[in-house]
Amino acid sequence: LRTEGSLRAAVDRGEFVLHFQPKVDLGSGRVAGCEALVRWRHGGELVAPGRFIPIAEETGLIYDIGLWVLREACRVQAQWKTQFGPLSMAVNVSARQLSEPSFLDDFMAVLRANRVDLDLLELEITESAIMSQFNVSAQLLREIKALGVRLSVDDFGTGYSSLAYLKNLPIDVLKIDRSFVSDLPGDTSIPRMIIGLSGQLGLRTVAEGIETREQFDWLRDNGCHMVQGYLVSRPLPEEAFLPFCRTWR
Ligand code: G
Ligand code: G
Ligand code: MN
Ligand code: NA
Repeated sequence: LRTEGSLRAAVDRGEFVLHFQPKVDLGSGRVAGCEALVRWRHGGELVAPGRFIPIAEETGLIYDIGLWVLREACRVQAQWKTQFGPLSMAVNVSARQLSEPSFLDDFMAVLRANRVDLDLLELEITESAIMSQFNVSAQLLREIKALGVRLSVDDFGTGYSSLAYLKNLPIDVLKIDRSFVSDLPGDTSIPRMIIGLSGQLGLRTVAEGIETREQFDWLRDNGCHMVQGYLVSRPLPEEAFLPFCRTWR
């Protein structure tokens, strides 16, 4: 059922929806932003991205889905700014999107058409995507960065990669992969290393997949900037996000 055909139809019919997972700033203790995660409204259920993003990437449909995600994320960010205040908005971008020659033009067209705060917009790119596209994307990432958008390395520490790219690319944020966060507070070695490296390079650190109070406390006490995970909240539908921000803490 989840074939290229039904996914193509989903693009044409606009069957996607974004959920937003809060990110808590460990300095202020407040919700300071979110990660937008796409879902597919299909046959009365909400299909998780793990079940269709791979197909979308193989078929190239991720390109149009990605532009819709970006447009929608900009709209929501601008609306929340009016109703609540500045909240950062992170959007996932895959290698397949970045390798499309028209990406930068289409990306800028979406930004121009929306009153989004560029310094509140963040692109999350996996470490493996950065490595696989290195030659193509170094210039592209610099151009995106020049627009004022932030760049974040998703799943940091899980790829087969060299650290050299951190010096050569305009990265702002490292996201500590949930597989390392789940070791806390028992095995602290890798989170400690990533937070230290991040500090040395002048980057910010976001820990993903925090599920316990002990993980939250360890990350706050050891210099991590932000956390995201089920302990704070699952990804929320748009209408539930600002109410959550107002009641958190
Ligand atoms: O929510 P879930 O754990 O099922 O997400 C699975 C994966 O799908 C995550 O790695 C996430 O980065 C990816 N994903 C979610 N939303 C988007 C999106 O809008 N675009 C792209 N390219 N990937 C996404
Ligand atoms: O882009 P990325 O691969 O980081 O996607 C994040 C995914 O991880 C989302 O699909 C989200 O639902 C999931 N996730 C977020 N927080 C947690 C958590 O605390 N525990 C677990 N197991 N999964 C999480
Ligand atoms: Mn992500
Ligand atoms: Na991740």
